[in-house]
Amino acid sequence: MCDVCGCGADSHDHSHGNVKTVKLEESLFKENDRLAQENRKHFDGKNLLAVNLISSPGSGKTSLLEKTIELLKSRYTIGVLEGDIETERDADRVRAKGAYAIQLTTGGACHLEAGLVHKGFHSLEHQLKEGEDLDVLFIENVGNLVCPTSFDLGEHVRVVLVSVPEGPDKPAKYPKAFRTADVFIISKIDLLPHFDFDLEKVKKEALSLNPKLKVFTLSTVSGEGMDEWISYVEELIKNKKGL
Ligand SMILES: Nc1nc2c(ncn2[C@@H]2O[C@H](COP(=O)(O)OP(=O)(O)O)[C@@H](O)[C@H]2O)c(=O)[nH]1
Ligand SMILES: [Mg+2]
Repeated sequence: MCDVCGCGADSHDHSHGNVKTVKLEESLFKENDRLAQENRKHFDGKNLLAVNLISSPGSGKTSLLEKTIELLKSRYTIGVLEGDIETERDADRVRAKGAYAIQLTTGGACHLEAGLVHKGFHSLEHQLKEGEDLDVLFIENVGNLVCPTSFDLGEHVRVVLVSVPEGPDKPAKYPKAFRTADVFIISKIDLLPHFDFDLEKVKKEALSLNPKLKVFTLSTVSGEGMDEWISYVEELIKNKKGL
């Protein structure tokens, strides 16, 4: 599959004939992957679980983080890196729920890169109180199902979300997002009665792209499915801490 746009071709020229551009893209990916490995080592050294959330804008990433923080904050110290093109709004939302947060504004870039995550993580650590350590780091990527899929950030778990109102065709249209993820969350299931969205068919389609996907269906509004998600995250945190 093409690493640049995930189009399914083995590889092809994104530069309209300019070989230099292709080479530059390759070296940018290599450098990102190197930094991502460093991030992962760094997180492992701290027994810290890192989770990268990818979806279209409005699928409910920040809402899910808000609820997750509410449900886990009494037991764990939570950090969030919020990726957006502009504004501090999502960082403010998760801070209000009790997480440490840094907003990473990309100033136009449609994805986060490992180098920016490295810097953001160190800024986040500066917010911690004396003797405090993070147990889990959530990274909310810039909202779209295309660019973020090509950039490893050093996460342990990659989550892709699709909300019911977005429609059932997203796995088929954005296969790379599902092939590179570990977890698939179908969000806003409280809205199922109002949309033509066949839950089982969408799950099946995603699993046909990636049979290893762990699938959750949930709503942050009704709370349905939240227990399963929280238990899963808690289990991962405990595993990372060797508990
Ligand atoms: N009905 C419903 N709306 C939701 C749910 N989760 C989020 N929303 C709404 O969807 C909109 C976008 O949510 P947000 O978390 O900001 O999405 P993000 O852009 O992916 O971070 C907001 O108006 C939320 O209130 C849900 O489970 N059910
Ligand atoms: Mg958001």
